[in-house]
Amino acid sequence: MITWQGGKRLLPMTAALGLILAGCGREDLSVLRPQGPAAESSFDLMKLSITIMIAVLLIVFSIAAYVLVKFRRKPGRREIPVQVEGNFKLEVVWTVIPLILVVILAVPTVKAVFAAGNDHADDPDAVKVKVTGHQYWWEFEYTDYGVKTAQDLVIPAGKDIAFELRTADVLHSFWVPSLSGKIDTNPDGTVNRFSFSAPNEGVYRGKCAELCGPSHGFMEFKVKSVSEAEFEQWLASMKAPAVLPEDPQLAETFRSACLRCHAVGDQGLAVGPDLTGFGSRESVAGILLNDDTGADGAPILENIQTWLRDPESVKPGNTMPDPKADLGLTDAEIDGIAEYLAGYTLE
Ligand code: HEC
Ligand SMILES: [Cu+2]
Repeated sequence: MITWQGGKRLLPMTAALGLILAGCGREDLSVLRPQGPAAESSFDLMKLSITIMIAVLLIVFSIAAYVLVKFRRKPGRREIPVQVEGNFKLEVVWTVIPLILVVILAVPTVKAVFAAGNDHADDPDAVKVKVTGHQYWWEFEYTDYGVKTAQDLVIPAGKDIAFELRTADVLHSFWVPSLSGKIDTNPDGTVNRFSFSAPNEGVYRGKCAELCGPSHGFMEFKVKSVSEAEFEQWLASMKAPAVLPEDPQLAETFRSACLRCHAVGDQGLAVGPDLTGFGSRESVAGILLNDDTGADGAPILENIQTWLRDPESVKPGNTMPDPKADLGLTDAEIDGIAEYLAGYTLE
């Protein structure tokens, strides 16, 4: 029995649990708020199984409670009641009912699993995206358009996106909870395919869902669902010629220190995330907010500066060299590049 003392101890625990669970409800990162057909079909299955479970629970517990009360030992009765064993009718009932319940669960589940298997790889209307997981960032390549980007997956609302997923290093898992289930990127070279769509325009958060190293928890990305016209516009501006820092000296520093790993437009290499149109991104390195413009109309540089001054402090174990310690940049050069990157926006 729970005494008042015990109850008092349970109270803060229950409160803490409530608070912790409340944190699971983030609007843009929840399977309980599906925003697309793939996530809706999983959510429907969850609702179906939970409904069945609650019904079973209520019925079984009601019967148990009824039996406990009805057949409890009455005052004054001392003899052992008649011992009954085996009842054919009851045995049939509690074998057949669970079987029916399993069938009710299995049919829609199998249907949903097969539907989820449609990867739209050969669908000419689908937008093909090659996803590569890296410790600790995501690369997105639009193979039909010759465009590459990182961290922000821009997609046209309502269209099926045909994904082809790989990893550059270890096992990762690509997961946008409000849009679909997870899919692994396998280190053995296998290519995984799947598909989802986002009918509503908006920004959805994605996560790496497979422990991949010290900065696994920071391996976030965004899915930006935009109108068809905005998508076309985005593709066009991603293909526009590279914009480099205006100051020729700073441009030279950027070229020699940064473009051997990063690409902007048609320049540089794609060892690290493509930085084309960086100012229009939702985030810096996937995890820091890419702040918008401040009250004075100038971009807020704080988070880009934080990253460039010490990438290791933001994402421990990431492979970008420290601009100051390893690449020899001065604080002024770092600030100049931060300003340039923040101002490098897309149409
Ligand atoms: C040796 C290759 C390398 C060099 C050189 C390098 N970087 Fe990086 N950079 C990376 C990698 C890898 C990441 C991804 C780190 C992560 O998120 O795990 C990255 C991430 C970034 C990001 C965040 C990207 C995003 O998608 O949000 C910015 C901004 C950036 N680098 C700027 C620079 C600048 C500016 C320089 C030159 C001073 C530079 N980098 C030099 C490899 C490099
Ligand atoms: Cu990961």
